[in-house]
Amino acid sequence: MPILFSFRRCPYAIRARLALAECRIPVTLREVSLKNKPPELLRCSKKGTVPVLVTDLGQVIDESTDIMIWAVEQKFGRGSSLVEERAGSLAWVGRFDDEFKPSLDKYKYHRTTDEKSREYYRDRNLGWLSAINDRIPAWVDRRSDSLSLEEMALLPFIRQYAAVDPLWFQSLPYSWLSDWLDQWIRDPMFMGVMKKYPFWDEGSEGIDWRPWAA
Ligand SMILES: N[C@@H](CCC(=O)N[C@@H](CS)C(=O)NCC(=O)O)C(=O)O
Repeated sequence: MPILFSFRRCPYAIRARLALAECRIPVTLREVSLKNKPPELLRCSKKGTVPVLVTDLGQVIDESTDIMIWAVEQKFGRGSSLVEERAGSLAWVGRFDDEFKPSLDKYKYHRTTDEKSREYYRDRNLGWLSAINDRIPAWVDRRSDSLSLEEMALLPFIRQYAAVDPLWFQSLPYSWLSDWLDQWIRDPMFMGVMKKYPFWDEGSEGIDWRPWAA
């Protein structure tokens, strides 16, 4: 089975686990501590970030969106329309990662020594929230016959953003955003993806992970 080095709360790892789960790809899960990274993780990928997937063929994939694409290719095949669409989607997700995440971190972990106020960093992401809100109907429409890489990729970050001040988030004038997030958070598959596991014991293989079967 492929091996996934993961950290439960990391939004990049969550998006990778969600794609693997939606594509029903079982993996051996190795939950790692970012403060005490196992040498095996660093041997596989010098970057030292999670998620990292090691396939059955020994290929190392150490970017979350690449793991998502790999999962989709396993399920739908390389030529599928979903995989074809990925270039545009992933360019958008790449911009999101570059822009949304830094402001999210400043909002979530704001320090009095930061140059600007917490609200400043919070509000810098409003343009993204509005753009995401506009895409939600199309994501929901296609769910019956396909998956949206964008939807799965952005969800963990929106979840973190909303959790900083849930009441304020719910009061935003974006008609679909709050319900969309609520539905995901209550989704049994998402709950399975967020299940807690102990840190990997390096003497063991890891957890046989298939959250859809729970
Ligand atoms: N571009 C990478 C980013 C992954 C990343 O930065 N993950 C964080 C955890 S959320 C990490 O592993 N940081 C390393 C550390 O904290 O030492 C991806 O998409 O996989």
